[in-house]
Amino acid sequence: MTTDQSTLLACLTPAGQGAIATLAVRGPRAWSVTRELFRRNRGDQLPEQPTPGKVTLGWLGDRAAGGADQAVLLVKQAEPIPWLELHCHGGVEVVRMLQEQFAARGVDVVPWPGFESQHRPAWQVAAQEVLVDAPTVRTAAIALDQWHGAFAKVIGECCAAWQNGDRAAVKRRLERLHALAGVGRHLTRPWRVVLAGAPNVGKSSLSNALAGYARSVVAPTPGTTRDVVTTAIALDGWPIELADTAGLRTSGDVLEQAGVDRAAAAMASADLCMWMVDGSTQPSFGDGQPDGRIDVINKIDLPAAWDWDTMPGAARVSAKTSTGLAELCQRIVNRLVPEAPAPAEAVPYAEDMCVAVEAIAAALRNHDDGDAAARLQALDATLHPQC
Ligand SMILES: Nc1nc2c(ncn2[C@@H]2O[C@H](COP(=O)(O)OP(=O)(O)O)[C@@H](O)[C@H]2O)c(=O)[nH]1
Ligand SMILES: [Mg+2]
Repeated sequence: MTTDQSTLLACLTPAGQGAIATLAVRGPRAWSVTRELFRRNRGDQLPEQPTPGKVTLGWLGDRAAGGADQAVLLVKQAEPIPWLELHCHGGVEVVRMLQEQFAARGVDVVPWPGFESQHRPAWQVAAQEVLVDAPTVRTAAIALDQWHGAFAKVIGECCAAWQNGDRAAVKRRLERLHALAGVGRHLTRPWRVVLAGAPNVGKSSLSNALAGYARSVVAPTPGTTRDVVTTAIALDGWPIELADTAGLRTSGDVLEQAGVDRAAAAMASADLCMWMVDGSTQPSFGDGQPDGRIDVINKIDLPAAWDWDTMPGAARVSAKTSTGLAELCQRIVNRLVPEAPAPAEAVPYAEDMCVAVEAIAAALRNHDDGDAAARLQALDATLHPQC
């Protein structure tokens, strides 16, 4: 079992083969075990105490028992506990051989997240997990702000404000956190946007235009797209899974009907639906148009076959010429992220935090101050267990 007193080793470079691998060793015995295994280039041992920042070239490993590899040793920290980095060759077997030699001397070999989280509070470990999985720079920046304590700090401040009787300040801050829970829930998981409409209106063409490459097959034959074809895109730095669907119509073709059923299911579970019609042929405004959708009139590069004003508020685009796509993207972003966090702003970034924030905000709105205080305290206790 890993404890505060354990000495840990983790490979910081990705799994698999590379030119160089970096092993981090930290703990009370990091220096003594490394000293046992390391010989400087001229053949002698390392000094008894590590010097912070010192870089030493030498050989790591017991040649008699397994083998040794040429390595660069860096002392990242000497006090209060030694923390070293060993840069060795990056072959899988070299890394395994060195890990085994450290393990044989009582060092715990752990995956890098375990190494990183050893001396960190749970809320920071949770933020780190989000940071690692964040698919865009924008979501990573938000996760990094939380890693630096933005959310934990605000909850602590809310507790202090509550104790000072400043209910209004707490309510204001909780309402804001509540508004940002949607962002917090999508820092690693993309928003799901579905493109739906009748066959041949240009759904696949728009999907490809937004993706920037030919992800879906485009053809003048109605019923070409049979399955739900998803594409990972980012709009304004927000991760989105765009789902291109089979055209909605009743079909005698069993395969096409299965695709239509899947399209309906994708629409039902989507964060946002775009309902597309063809501006150049009479639209079939069939049933099944989802509420809260964005209507899109496509093929505006062709002459209008009907009065587009009868579809007020619809975005007008041409998937072929890209006309109107920038405006459409902005509308999608505005719908998905009506409120974006400011730099360094607190965002609830784990599901239990989002749930807690929603419950506290609801209790405050319902003037159930006892419930709000209890929940706020409980949330604060998970973030600052020592208090
Ligand atoms: N002129 C024009 N043709 C388009 C546009 N978008 C799609 N098309 C054409 O319409 C046909 C059907 O397109 P597709 O994307 O496969 O439609 P889907 O069935 O809704 O996925 C293809 O021949 C496309 O080239 C557009 O904006 N302008
Ligand atoms: Mg299609």
